Amino acid sequence: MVVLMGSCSSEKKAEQSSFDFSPTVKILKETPKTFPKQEVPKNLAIPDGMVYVPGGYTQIGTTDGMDFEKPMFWVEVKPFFMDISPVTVGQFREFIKATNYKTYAENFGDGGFFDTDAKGWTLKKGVNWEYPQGKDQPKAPDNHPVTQVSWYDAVAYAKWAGKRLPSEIEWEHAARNAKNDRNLYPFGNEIIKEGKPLANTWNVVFPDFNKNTDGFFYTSPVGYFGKTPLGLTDMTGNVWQWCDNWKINYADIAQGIMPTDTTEKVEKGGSFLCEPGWCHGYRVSGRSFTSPETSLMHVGFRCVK
Ligand SMILES: [Ca+2]
Repeated sequence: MVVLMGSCSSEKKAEQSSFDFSPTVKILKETPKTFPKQEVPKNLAIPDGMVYVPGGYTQIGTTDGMDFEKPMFWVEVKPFFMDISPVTVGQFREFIKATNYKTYAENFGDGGFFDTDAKGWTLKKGVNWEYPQGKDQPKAPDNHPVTQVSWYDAVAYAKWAGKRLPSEIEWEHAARNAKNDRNLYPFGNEIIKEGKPLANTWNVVFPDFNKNTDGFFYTSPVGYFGKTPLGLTDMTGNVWQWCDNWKINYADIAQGIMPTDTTEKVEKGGSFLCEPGWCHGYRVSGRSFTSPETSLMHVGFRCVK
């Protein structure tokens, strides 16, 4: 639960909301006065495959992105653990084997497929987490991020794994290296270093053509493009990642108004379909919104605890 901070005046009662945002997040109405150094606890037991994300203050959003990335607002975040990488096809298979779970795409019989010839989205029959582009295309490799999973599927996996989905605020706090880095990406402001791409994105003009200079037309193996300073992979491009929370209007949040929209969930991270001239969605402040029952070929997830 989040408590919205008031003006800190004893006469003025703090505004509160029961909107279930995230257990580690507090939204602030004012700029923090001090920024205490975050120490990593000694002898901390970090779960396998996860990274310790220190707590701290982060300013969510940006001044120069999409309208829905503005205005910026401050949050205080408590420490948490985050999966190093998005959940892979191989990991998702273990979940399916253990639970016999049927995904939304399997129950619907189709999922969202981006047709590069028609340059648009279509519902394609037979797509699922194993065959994200359909049964007429190759199976997804086990070391790629799982896609064609709805938000509900992601939550079911997280529960099975004893974890949960991050809120978009936790995700962005981690992408800003838990110290409010203001770069475009967790690793700096350049997406290409010494001629080498640092992420799997769409290369050049979406949706007209893809020069494929990063080597991957669709998903890439998790971790292929290296780690952020905090030790996370695939925080930039490859697949959008489901977050726990519903779409929120930052202008409302900045004014202490809690959101009531319950039609779309937020995704962070951008994907292999993003390029700067279209959405530049793989910036740290980038966001996307999708109804929770939807499965898409460029959306996966990672967990926190
Ligand atoms: Ca690519």
